[in-house]
Amino acid sequence: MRNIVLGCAGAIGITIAFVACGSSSDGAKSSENPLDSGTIDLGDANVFVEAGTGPTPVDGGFPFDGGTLAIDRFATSVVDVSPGSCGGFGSDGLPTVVEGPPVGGGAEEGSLDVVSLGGGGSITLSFAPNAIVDGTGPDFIVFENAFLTHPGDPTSVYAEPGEVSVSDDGTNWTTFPCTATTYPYGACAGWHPVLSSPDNGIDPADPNAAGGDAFDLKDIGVTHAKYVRIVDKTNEECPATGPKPDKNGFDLDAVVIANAETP
Ligand SMILES: [Ca+2]
Ligand SMILES: [Ca+2]
Repeated sequence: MRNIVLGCAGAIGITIAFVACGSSSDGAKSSENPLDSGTIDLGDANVFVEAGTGPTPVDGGFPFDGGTLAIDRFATSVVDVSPGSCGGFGSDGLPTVVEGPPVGGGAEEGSLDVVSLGGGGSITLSFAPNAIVDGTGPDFIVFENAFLTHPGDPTSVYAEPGEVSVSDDGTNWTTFPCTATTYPYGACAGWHPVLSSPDNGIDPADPNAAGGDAFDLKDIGVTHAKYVRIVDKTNEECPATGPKPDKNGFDLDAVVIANAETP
């Protein structure tokens, strides 16, 4: 396990600058974030899996038991990151940390193979030249690092909701409505534990097995999309003074196309 501490000013990688640490949220959600400490005591549970910079593609795809999922099912680039307050964890691993398959920790573990968006932060991924298309059932899956604080009880999920939008041209966007602030979180991402990992044989593109938050383009009247944007909706507290947490907000692990169009 590693712990990344970012300063409150300065550019980090490509076009990303986590400079919003001085701002604070409006405090509507004041409960402390157990991720802030990097660990949480859940008895014998090993809550966090190891951090990394994403799985490495092999032979044009990402292997999992029983097959290889083509690389064209995953994000091909990070278009934009607009950091929020008290985020930044994992940002030194961009863009690879959010490309490739999820590194899920199972129902009771939150992966650290993520980037934390911070309060109100956003990230935009491109899948071009590939696309998400409206096929049977869910068409893509967003993987955060939600986990159950009480095994077997889905209502005990430690969720950090995010609003998901899609676009075919990177300019015009259609949004899945994310307004819920308590369980169940409706059309938000960030509230289903991630079950698929490259090491456990669970197909990351199978909405019935992979875990994560599955989305159907049909629900918003879209048929074809090459971009996905996620905006943090947690409103987690970012202290005005003193040490700043770096794990606030939605933590993005991966986005995977279930119904893909490839050139
Ligand atoms: Ca569909
Ligand atoms: Ca999280």
